[in-house]
Amino acid sequence: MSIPEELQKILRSARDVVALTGAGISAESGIPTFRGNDGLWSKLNPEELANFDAFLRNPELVSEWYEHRRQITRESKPNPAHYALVEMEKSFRSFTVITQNIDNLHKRAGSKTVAELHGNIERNYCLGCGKRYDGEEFDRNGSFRCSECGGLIRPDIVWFGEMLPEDEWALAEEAAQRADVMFVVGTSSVVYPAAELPMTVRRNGGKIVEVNIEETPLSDSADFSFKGSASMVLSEITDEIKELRGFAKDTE
Ligand code: BV8
Ligand code: ZN
Repeated sequence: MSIPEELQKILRSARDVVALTGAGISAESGIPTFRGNDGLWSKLNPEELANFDAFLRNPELVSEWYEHRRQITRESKPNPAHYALVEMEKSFRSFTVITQNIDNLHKRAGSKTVAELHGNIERNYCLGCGKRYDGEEFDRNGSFRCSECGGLIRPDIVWFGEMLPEDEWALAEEAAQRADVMFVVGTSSVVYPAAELPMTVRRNGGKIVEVNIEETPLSDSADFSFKGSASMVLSEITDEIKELRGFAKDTE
């Protein structure tokens, strides 16, 4: 696979770059996507699980599902696609990863600037008193109730119908507004407002490069589209970018 001449020119002069990622970038880490035929939701109906009312109706079921997913993410590791984005960071003046994923893999791979639009499965808090239950020390001793006040503990993630965290959204919007290039990697581009961000890039004169194993609603409007797995495509693009731009970080 090689980068088309027109995209090479853009990447040679680009200064501010963003990557918008979805579940597809973590598929090769063994984390099921949502809408693929092996997707998480092919077996389970999202209405029953990924929303606040479902949680209040059946906190144990929803909490067990997230505990199950937390275990999957802890057993998984970042894959070459995550590491390619860490490498790519070194070639540009600024590089922001905007992720819809809650699996913590971009941070574990070492990406420096990550906007987690939908939260992070390693973070939890008590609905009653706000006490945090984050990371490995979230020892539930079998219950999902707060040790301080007995309130329900929920994952610190964004369910359907919930607002995105303001600071994360602001970071993402600001990065999209000044991006020369946005790589859109492994997302079906159907969930809003995240799916709006490529339009923000285009409106401000930036270019869209889609990396996916299949067509998506974004494909027609992307400036460049690479059909293939995120780890293979991003590793090759990162290597070519290093050649195009030399190894020195663009600091001017
Ligand atoms: C909000 C966290 C409003 C929980 C998630 C009608 C029209 C437009 C919008 C709406 C509408 N009705 C409702 C809405 C709003 C709704 C929405 O967008 N719904 C959609 C489904 C229509 N959005 C919301 O509710 C958002 N909040 O709008 O608030 C508001 C306004 C004012 C006041 C109050 C409220 C909140 C959205 C966040 C929901 N939370 N997740 C959890 O994880 O359990 S969404 C969930 O989907 C995940 O976060 C996931 O990241 C996200 C998107 O999915 P993808 O990441 O794209 O994954 P998917 O499986 O779909 O696709 C994988 C892709 O990878 C595929 O394309 C595949 O081909 C590709 N792939 C696979 N393998 C590879 C690969 N690519 C490369 N390499 C590979 N190896
Ligand atoms: Zn509490």
